[in-house]
Amino acid sequence: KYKLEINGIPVEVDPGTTILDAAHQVQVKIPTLCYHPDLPAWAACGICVVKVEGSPKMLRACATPAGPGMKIITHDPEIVKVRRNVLELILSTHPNDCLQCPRNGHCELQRLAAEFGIRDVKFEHRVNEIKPDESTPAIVLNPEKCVLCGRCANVCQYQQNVWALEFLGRGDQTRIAPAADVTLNESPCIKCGQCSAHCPVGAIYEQDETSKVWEALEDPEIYPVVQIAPAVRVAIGEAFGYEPGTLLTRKTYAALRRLGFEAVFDTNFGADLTIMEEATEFAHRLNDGGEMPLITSCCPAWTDYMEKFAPDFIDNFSSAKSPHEMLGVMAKTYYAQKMGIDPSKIFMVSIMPCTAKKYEITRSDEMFASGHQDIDVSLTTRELSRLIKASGIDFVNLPDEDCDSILGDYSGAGTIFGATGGVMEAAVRTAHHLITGKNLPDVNYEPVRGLEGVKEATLEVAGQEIRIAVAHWMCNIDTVLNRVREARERGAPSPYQFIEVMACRGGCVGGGGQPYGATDEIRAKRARGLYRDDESREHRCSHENPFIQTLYKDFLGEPCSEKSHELLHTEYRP
Ligand code: HC1
Ligand code: SF4
Ligand code: SF4
Repeated sequence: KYKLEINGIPVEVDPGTTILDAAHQVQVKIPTLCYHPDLPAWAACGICVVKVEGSPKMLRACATPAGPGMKIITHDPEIVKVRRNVLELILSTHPNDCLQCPRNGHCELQRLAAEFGIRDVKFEHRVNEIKPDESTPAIVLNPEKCVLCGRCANVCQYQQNVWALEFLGRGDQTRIAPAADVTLNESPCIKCGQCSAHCPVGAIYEQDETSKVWEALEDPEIYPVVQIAPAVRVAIGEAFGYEPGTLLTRKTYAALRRLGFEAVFDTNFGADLTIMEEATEFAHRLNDGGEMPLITSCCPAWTDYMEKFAPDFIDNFSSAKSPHEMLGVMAKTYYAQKMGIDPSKIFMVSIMPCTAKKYEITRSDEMFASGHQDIDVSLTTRELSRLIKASGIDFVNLPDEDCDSILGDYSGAGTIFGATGGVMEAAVRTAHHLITGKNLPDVNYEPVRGLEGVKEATLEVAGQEIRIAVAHWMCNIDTVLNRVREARERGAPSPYQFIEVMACRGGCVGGGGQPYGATDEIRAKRARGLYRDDESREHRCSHENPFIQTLYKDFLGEPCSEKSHELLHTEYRP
């Protein structure tokens, strides 16, 4: 350990700790703007400068390791003056339309300006006028607001391995843009929204579709229904002052009813349905020697990535649609029939932790399997929190309510979909039952849990070894795919039979549409909330969900039946 002093306070740190982290240890907050705990320090903005005794220059706390014996000063009038200067320079090129900005109230630049008490800027106000890029259904890029912190490009290039964003131009003409200056939609962007979740200001944000939902809720001719994704229930509370990971399923149902939805469903039910189809597909492939490995396909950013960058795996994809799509089509067929409602009047909104879901809902003809667009609008967790606030709903004091059971009651397996490893664990629970006729002795399948980028496990089912891999956060995917490719080249059997992939760090709990400020600590708390939900459910396995059993008995027949194929499956294309 190194011993040093920060503002006269002694502190001991591990070698390699930055001055910024050392200061946190003794409750000293050094302001930052370009720095994000998920990303390597880029030292672009210079707001975090500090003085170190004996050093002629001020040093950047985010990128400077704390050394033994250092005497560091983080705040004095001179340091504050330098930081103010940096801020004023940024503000001099930043539009002043905070009131109309999607990040109003959640902007890191706005917060810094308030903390530093900036009242006027000594530099001339000059904004580079650049039109926003609204070419994708998922995110909007507004380079005019960009503070050149580099977070989005780093996330996109190194964390997501996509390389859709980069800096173009030089000097004061530098701007963030899709690589090669095409539109985002023409770029390799997979719509994961991680850039929007990491941007400190309003330069990248989700396509806001709340007004479409307001209109539907106001229209007496429309029958609005809604569903919430697994990962929403453990994150929505962050917008209302709750600890990350607080399970707020039933308050969210209540809020949605008060917004005016006629029926409140739960994507977790759809997740149970996806598992019925996907586990059956897996058992068929295992028994009949089908294409291995089977790869999960419920993450639309991942399927977009695969179609663009790994088309050699298309035949490995599960054809089972993602849970919210399955629920959408069931609402406009099964539920509509049962309730005697004209499906053309049903307006289905899905509340997702995700921006890519906005793209998924029209990605192919199969997303119109009911004869109508199965999901009309997909909102992010962030959009839902704004909708609730704008409606004057006192979320914290809402009573708990239940959802509409027929497409709502879920098993524990359905809820863990929202965390990396959860889809695999849910699938294993049901696949084991399908193959052996018995549940696993312990349904908690720990080897696939946790935030490690690639998790591997082996499971014995009826004397057969099933080799599993779980990868999340796109930069980890190639490791797994390359192992399969190598085996293919050697003509050897696949090193895995079943692979789960989620594009976002931590899985959907860390989705690009979740409340701002996620770190691994917060992602882990959200995941723990889902595992607690799982443990508290009466049924832990999808095949035990009585409403799923009724749906098959009354409407679908068997998993992977002709009707299931028509309504619940899709295709992927290079
Ligand atoms: Fe997800 Fe899914 S888990 S994709 O990660 O399969 O977004 O939460 O809703 O559809 O269920 C996201 C989360 C979500 C789907 C499910
Ligand atoms: Fe890159 Fe994802 Fe942002 Fe697209 S949405 S630009 S892939 S980080
Ligand atoms: Fe969306 Fe989840 Fe995939 Fe992220 S991991 S892109 S939140 S589906």
